[in-house]
Amino acid sequence: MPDAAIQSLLDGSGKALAAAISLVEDESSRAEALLEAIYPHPGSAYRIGITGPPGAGKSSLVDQLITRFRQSDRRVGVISVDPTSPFTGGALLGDRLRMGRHYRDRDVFIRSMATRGHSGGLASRSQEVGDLLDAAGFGVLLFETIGVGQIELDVMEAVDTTLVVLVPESGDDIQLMKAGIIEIADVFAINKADREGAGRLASLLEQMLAMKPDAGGWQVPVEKTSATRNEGLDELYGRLLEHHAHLQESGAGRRKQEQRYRRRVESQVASQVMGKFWTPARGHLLESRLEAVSPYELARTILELD
Ligand SMILES: Nc1nc2c(ncn2[C@@H]2O[C@H](COP(=O)(O)OP(=O)(O)O)[C@@H](O)[C@H]2O)c(=O)[nH]1
Ligand SMILES: [Mg+2]
Repeated sequence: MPDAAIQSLLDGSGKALAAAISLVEDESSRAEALLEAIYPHPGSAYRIGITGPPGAGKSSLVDQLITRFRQSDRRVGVISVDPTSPFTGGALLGDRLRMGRHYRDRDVFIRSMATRGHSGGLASRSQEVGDLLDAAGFGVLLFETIGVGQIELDVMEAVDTTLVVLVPESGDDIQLMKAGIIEIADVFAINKADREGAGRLASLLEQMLAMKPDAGGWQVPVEKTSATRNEGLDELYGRLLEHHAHLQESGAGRRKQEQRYRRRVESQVASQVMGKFWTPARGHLLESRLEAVSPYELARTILELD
């Protein structure tokens, strides 16, 4: 990207931003230079991850949260990471409906990303898209992702606050709890609280949270919401702001940032080293000896090849 284009990205041009995101999504070789050029300019946006089962109402909550952040004059970027979606670039049809009223707002940027290839790549690309939005002056970034194991965890490592969205029926689904949801959540929303059972699930979660070891002085709140009826949303919004303040005051936010930085350096190093290591000769050896010898022996042979 030429300097002029980078400058218009930093000045907040939507066109420049869309072009920059496409470079990153396509894993273009020019993307790295671009990301490097904008690196000294992040405004340290507040990054919130919203995760939970499909249909829990994440997009509907995001829509409500955007409204509140806009009321306090924050510019909002939304990155929806859906590994099951075949679509990419632009928004999913459903989300267009759910967040429709914000599409014409210049100070709201909504983007969907789908998987292409492996999950780790998706997580790091969504972080990089976050960096672009940050550089373009979006002070709040909402990452929506469905709760499906590794991808979700990768994306959640890239945020300041993790909001886990459940529905009243999730109580039966003990699997969810086992999947480490108690560990990753900073805030819980029990959405669709207009339906039966929200109170029961809230008590269950609160019991489980009471057994959780102290997480640096933050008491994980459980809020009952109804996104469609616009109930409990001011409370939920308030909890997010409180968690943000807690991160800043306790120094935990700074530590998260350092950890994120370290992991990104590690992943850069790993991808460079691997890129250099897999010469055509080594690749050929792998393919030609597949299953002829034990994987351990083949690995040794490949490592010893020079
Ligand atoms: N009854 C009820 N329905 C809701 C609520 N929030 C969202 N929905 C509906 O649930 C469906 C899925 O919502 P969506 O936001 O797309 O869920 P996502 O897959 O988690 O992003 C939509 O039909 C919404 O209108 C709520 O609080 N109560
Ligand atoms: Mg959604």
